[in-house]
Amino acid sequence: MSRKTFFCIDAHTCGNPVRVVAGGGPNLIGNNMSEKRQHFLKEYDWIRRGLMFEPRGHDMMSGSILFPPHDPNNDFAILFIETSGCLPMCGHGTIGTITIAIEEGLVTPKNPGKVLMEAPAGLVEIEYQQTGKKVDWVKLVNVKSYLAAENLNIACPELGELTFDVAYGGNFYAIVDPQKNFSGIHDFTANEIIQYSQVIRDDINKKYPDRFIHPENDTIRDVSHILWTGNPLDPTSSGRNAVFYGEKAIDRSPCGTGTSARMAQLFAKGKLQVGEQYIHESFIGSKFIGKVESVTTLDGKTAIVPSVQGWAFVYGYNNIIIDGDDPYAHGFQV
Ligand code: PYC
Repeated sequence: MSRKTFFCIDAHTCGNPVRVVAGGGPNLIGNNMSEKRQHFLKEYDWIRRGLMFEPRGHDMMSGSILFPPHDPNNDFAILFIETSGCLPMCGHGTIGTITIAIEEGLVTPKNPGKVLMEAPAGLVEIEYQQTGKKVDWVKLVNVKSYLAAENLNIACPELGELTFDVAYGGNFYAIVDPQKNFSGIHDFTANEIIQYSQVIRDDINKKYPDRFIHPENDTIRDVSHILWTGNPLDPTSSGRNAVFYGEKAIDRSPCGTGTSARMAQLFAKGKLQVGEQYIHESFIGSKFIGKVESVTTLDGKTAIVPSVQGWAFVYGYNNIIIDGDDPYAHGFQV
């Protein structure tokens, strides 16, 4: 590798970063984004590491690379790049990417106000509202989401025995609700949540090997995120979360796939109805509006079609160089 330059546009969705690679991305081989994701991971993961990790990124950095659609009826295809890898789906990443792509003219939707986006996890229908140049909000109708398991147990070295559910919302989430050994996220710092999550995520995947595999795409597997819940800061919100992902990240946004998984869990338990909104707060108090749009099936089991709405702001243009002679060309994590 010599010296490569990537033209990136940086934004944040409700506090969490989104770096869109608008120039310099690789040509990928595959018939859809799931196959292209595998090709990227095999051949080009250095781009993700270089752009996401320090010194060019940080623990929470995430972003995307845009591609032409595989079906000409769709508007574009997306690869999500994060410190955690290449997620099959990312809600905050979608909201930020659409905001950047529309405001900066990277995508011209066939029907203004609506976008059909091919993600590795499937097709995502998106609506947005624009005033002048600014995209005010983005609402995505996410992939089918479902409760995968209830009342599982894991030993957390610091907290003791924890009970959790696992739900899918584009990624698999272990959802930890307040209980005997966990009073809710208001009693914990972000660092404490990261410390507990690192241990229990590994232990969950060891204790329940091959238990969480998407029925239609076996490249989507295992619990990748831990969603800890608690009372909202604003009493008019429905709930608050701290979503752990990657090695050291707590989502600053309310997490789109996490909100979808949370709604699938609550719907399955009869605590949320079709058409009902779920206002989800992030750890920093920013909000997404979630909604159960409809009920469906996936592999013969009940699932929901969730939507998630939020906003993003563009904050910079960034020509980022990855120089093969730089000892930290591929980034590092401490
Ligand atoms: O918004 O889906 C999301 C997400 C996943 C990881 C970080 N954000």
